[in-house]
Amino acid sequence: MRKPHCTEQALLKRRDVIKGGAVVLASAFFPFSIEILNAGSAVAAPPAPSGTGEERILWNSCNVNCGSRCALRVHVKDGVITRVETDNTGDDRYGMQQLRACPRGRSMRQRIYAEQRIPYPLRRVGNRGEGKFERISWEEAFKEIGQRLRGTIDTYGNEAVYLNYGTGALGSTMGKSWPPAATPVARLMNLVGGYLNHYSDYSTCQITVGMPYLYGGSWVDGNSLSDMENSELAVFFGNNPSETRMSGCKAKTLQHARFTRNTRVIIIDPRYTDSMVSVGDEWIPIRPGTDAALSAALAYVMITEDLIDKPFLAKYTIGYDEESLPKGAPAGSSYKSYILGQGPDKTPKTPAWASRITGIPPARIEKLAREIAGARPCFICQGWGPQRTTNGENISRAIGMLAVLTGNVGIKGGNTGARENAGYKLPMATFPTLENPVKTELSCFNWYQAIDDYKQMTATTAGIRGRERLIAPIKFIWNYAGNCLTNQHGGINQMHPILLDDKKCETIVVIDTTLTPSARYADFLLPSCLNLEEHDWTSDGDSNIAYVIFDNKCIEPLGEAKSIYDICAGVANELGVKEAFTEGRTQYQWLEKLYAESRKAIPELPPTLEEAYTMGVYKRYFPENHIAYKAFRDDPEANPLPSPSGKIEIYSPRLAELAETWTLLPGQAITALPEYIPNPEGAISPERKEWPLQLIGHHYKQRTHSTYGNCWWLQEVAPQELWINPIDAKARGIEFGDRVKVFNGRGVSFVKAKITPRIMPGVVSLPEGAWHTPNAAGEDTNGCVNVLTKLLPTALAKGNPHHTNLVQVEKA
Ligand SMILES: Nc1nc2c(c(=O)[nH]1)N[C@H]1C(S)=C(S)[C@@H](COP(=O)(O)OP(=O)(O)OC[C@H]3O[C@@H](n4cnc5c(=O)[nH]c(N)nc54)[C@H](O)[C@@H]3O)O[C@H]1N2
Ligand SMILES: Nc1nc2c(c(=O)[nH]1)N[C@H]1C(S)=C(S)[C@@H](COP(=O)(O)OP(=O)(O)OC[C@H]3O[C@@H](n4cnc5c(=O)[nH]c(N)nc54)[C@H](O)[C@@H]3O)O[C@H]1N2
Ligand code: SF4
Ligand SMILES: [Mo]
Repeated sequence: MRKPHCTEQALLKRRDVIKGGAVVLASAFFPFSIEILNAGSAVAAPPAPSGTGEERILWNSCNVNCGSRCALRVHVKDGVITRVETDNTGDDRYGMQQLRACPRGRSMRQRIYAEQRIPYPLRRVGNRGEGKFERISWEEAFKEIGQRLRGTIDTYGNEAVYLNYGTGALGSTMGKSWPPAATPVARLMNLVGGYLNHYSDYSTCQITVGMPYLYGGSWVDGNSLSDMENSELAVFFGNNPSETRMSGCKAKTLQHARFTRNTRVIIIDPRYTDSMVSVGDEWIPIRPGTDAALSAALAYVMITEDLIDKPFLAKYTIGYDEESLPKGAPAGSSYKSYILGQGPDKTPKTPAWASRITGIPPARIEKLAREIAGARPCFICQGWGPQRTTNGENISRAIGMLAVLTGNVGIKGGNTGARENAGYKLPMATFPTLENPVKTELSCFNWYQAIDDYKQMTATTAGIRGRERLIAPIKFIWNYAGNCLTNQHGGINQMHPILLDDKKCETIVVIDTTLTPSARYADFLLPSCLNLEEHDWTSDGDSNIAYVIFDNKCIEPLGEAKSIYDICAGVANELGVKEAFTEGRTQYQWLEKLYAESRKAIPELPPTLEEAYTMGVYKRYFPENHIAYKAFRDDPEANPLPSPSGKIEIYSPRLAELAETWTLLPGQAITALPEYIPNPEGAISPERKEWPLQLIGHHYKQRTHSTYGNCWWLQEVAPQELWINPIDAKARGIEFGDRVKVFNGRGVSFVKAKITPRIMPGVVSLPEGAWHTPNAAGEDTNGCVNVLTKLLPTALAKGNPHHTNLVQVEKA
């Protein structure tokens, strides 16, 4: 049956439903049932149209965390948004292209006027997680949250206060939700002694922490995507820009990069992706978690057939062969020894060896090695799918090795094996958030352990930084614009008891626009503005373009929503630091100050902020393609890499030391070389007898993670479905569109099956981000992949192994 549209009409109807005393909100739209005592009459509904005003068109943006950032042109009449268009200005030539929104941004109106908008501040009344709240005033909310915060700090110290990951307002300037240190919440906390910080992000934990052991520094750069115009061949390992970089701006870059020289594109992915459809020449399906085995076999062919770039290896790297091993490394520990089977494992990494692991025929591996080595130059890159897996740290380095072996680093048309460079940015000023007096950090993913048994968490057991060990449990969580308390985190059923217990983490403050699955665990649930309801700006860029979009306040905030700035100022008042927090400025006055600073760096911006808001978008063309590590390539003596040796460290002495000193769990490994490590719950693990299918959860065009998941238009064009190959479906008697049960030892999810040869046999994918919607038995009914993923972090990065899972599927 067709669901009604989540439009302003639906919302207006809800006003009637929850008028008066206690109301229960429970419908297909809600992830859990919510009871609001003393609901009153003011809910998040738009004003009734008076029908007299003129229509105005105001610029704003879609600034969620999808890797793009697009302009919106918002039609407003009588204080109500009537239509959302996108950038249709200028001549759309490459380099100054239109910042066109994808279908999600164009569905913004359904998100603004969704019936799940949080109407007013709410305080939990029942047990945590029960879904019972009562309406409170903002004054009460500020007062109680301030008191609780003070209490937590007095009893446990500032390191008991955690700012959780949340990227729903990633693109904002004043409303920024991540990284934690850039948010208004950080400014508030830094005025009262600081907070426990996190490092890395759910996107890139393993590549962020792992790959710099190869190149040095804190992040491995890539050439700009546009530089593919100089490549003969491009090889994408699990990189799917047509779906993960969906803006018109980035799509235009991809087309430009691919078709300027007609560069051949090979895509290695368990799925025939949308990128394969739009720019791919050949698809090589691979079993999840096995790219390091493929890379090793490619290296085997290149070495044995003498296809490697020996002068490059000699000049720019250490650890390739026994002669170039750093001092102290044991004999037989060079990369060449590992590949040829002359190292401790005595296993030559032949194409036949890799074929059994990856599922790719030996002949295709041999041919691919010759193609990569023979292409002049070759753009080798990886998305972040391959590394979001157990032992993904080694996978990121193993793919990087292909660029190193073939000398494609630091040159036009080449790349490092990392993802393409994120693009140029304009030097817009940012909101000052002050310095965090607390230096302790943990990985973005293992915070749940700091609630449960922080005493076990040390530098060598849990990757704690800034201290030898945690000195306090997490007792207070700020969760702003994020759904990572549960939906996006993983191991939802295992997280549930940890979050339910309010003796463990005593206070959870959820600040969001929407009643999400994470909102269920809130003690205080505060409505914040959507970015169309406040003044702000967002800036971004791509290969040859950078831009800023000035976000107008298009409508008044729905219900009692406030900006995060005003919310933090309210709590600051309670803690006696309001003056220090605001410096006497409103949000708009801060923007004026930051705008004046930005104009010093970008004098062509209009004289006043007001004029900038009318102009809407400012773009700049950058003719140069970015080439990562060009200076190092040109002169390695004068421009060494930021690694200890100044060179590419194929054998990493630092990792060799960590391998000796860190405490790891079964199935986790740290190795000095980028070795292939078989994953528990992986392609060749014995558990496949019981759980025969590998499960991944790709990033999907219906949503940006969970955001937009409540928009009916998008549910219609890109429904939530389990991708399953016809061979696996037939073996289970599953027909197209059947409702299926996907399950393992951690959870159950029901969803419709999409039977398609676009996914290889033995692998299924449940697009990540669907809203966890449990039934009475606690089984998810909405295709939420994170009831099936696990909490066990990866070895080195302590990150999220979201794509390493085994499941069974049957007809429901
Ligand atoms: N299984 C699996 N899980 C994954 C992943 C995976 O690949 N597989 N990917 C991971 C990755 S890479 C990431 S980055 C995380 C993302 O996880 P999150 O950062 O939690 O992303 P969202 O689910 O989009 O949640 C963003 C929240 O911000 C709110 N929001 C949106 N716009 C606004 C706004 O304008 N103002 C305010 N105040 N709030 C707003 C939304 O309502 C939503 O609740 O998920 C991770 N989870
Ligand atoms: N439409 C949309 N776009 C998004 C997002 C979104 O939610 N929706 N999220 C944004 C965010 S925050 C991020 S971090 C990025 C994420 O960007 P990515 O992490 O690159 O996205 P994924 O879909 O997880 O993985 C990319 C591809 O890797 C494949 N893959 C999975 N496992 C393996 C493997 O072991 N080996 C190989 N070779 N391939 C594998 C998947 O099938 C997928 O096609 O996307 C961003 N863009
Ligand atoms: S979700 Fe779509 S419209 Fe929004 S920023 Fe990303 S690509 Fe642009
Ligand atoms: Mo991400």
